[in-house]
Amino acid sequence: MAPQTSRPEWTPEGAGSEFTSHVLAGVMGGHDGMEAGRVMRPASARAGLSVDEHVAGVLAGDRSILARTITLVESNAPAHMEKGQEVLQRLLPHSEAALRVGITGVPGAGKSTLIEALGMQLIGAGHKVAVLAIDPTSSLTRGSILGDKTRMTRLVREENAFIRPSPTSGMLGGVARKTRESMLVCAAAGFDVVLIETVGTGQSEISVRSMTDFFLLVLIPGGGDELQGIKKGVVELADAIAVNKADGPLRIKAEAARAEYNRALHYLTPGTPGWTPRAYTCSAATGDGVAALWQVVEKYVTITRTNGFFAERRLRQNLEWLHLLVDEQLRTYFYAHPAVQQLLPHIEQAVAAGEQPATTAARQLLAAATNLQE
Ligand SMILES: Nc1nc2c(ncn2[C@@H]2O[C@H](COP(=O)(O)OP(=O)(O)O)[C@@H](O)[C@H]2O)c(=O)[nH]1
Ligand SMILES: [Mg+2]
Repeated sequence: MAPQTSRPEWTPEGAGSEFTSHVLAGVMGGHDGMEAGRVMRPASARAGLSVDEHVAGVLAGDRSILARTITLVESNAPAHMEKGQEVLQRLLPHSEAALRVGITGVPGAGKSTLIEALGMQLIGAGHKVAVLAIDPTSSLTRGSILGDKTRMTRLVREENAFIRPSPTSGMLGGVARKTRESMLVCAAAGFDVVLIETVGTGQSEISVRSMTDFFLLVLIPGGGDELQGIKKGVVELADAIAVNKADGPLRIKAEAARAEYNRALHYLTPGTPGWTPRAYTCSAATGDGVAALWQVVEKYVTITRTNGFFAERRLRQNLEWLHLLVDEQLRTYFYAHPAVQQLLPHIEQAVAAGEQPATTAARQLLAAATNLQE
């Protein structure tokens, strides 16, 4: 092909070839047999991994594929959901072995610091530790995610640790479902201990309790005779209480708090048959009492595995999970139904104006969604 030439329109009259551009054939025709106009993208920008690649990568313990699989499973995009569920279903048979531990407590109690200390000890003992978080407020308080990561400076660098902040979406139900699924993906990747940190908001503790084998409540000394901002219901969920910050001047107060919590626990009905929850002191900062705390977890596992409750709880948790998923999908189906979408604004208006009672309004909407005759 002959080179094409062009001259700008402002070329002075009578000027020579110095104003002429030559477009060479090679550039016009592409190269290496490439079709003209076709855009090449790097591999990383392509459509994504196949289901097989996700499954094989996670099972092989590939960290980058693990992270991408969690992102897939967390995604709300309809295109990802089906694929995510398929991957998850294939990973589920491989996710039984991991021990699931929930850690809750008021902000500032030292949960993240404790996870760092505990995580480093566990890794030292040959475990692989995944750390997840449920914080339904995390999209509002981004600081807490940063806070957690900065508390885990050693753990983040460990090959045998995997830390994933809370999925950032508003509804607790959605965040909890995603965390449960991420937990199972981590377990399938060979992490044999999964630690789930959650803030003490009440509802999120119940979610974490319903997906973990052991539930630890972290408190701090100096709360007076009240259980500091922690509802009695949450204490009832705990398999152990750790009174953290038992160091320096707080040490004596921590011992007093431990005795007090032990008295309080005495009056509560234990949530786990064959197991009496107790309070312990520890210092996440110095590491004192952290190994002893893990021994409590191990003892608990031995006892509940022997009396059958460990397996029974997991079965029950699977049933709860089923019901949660059905509830969630019913809700999605309901609000996406064209008849509901059409009716809802009118009915809301009527109820708000006091023209229609909420009871008949709800029945009318449900009838519309299910095509039932009222
Ligand atoms: N003295 C002392 N301070 C601690 C201890 N554990 C955590 N802290 C401090 O308490 C603050 C909150 O800790 P963090 O782990 O972020 O709490 P979280 O909100 O429960 O995760 C930080 O300033 C920590 O350094 C401890 O055992 N002793
Ligand atoms: Mg934290």
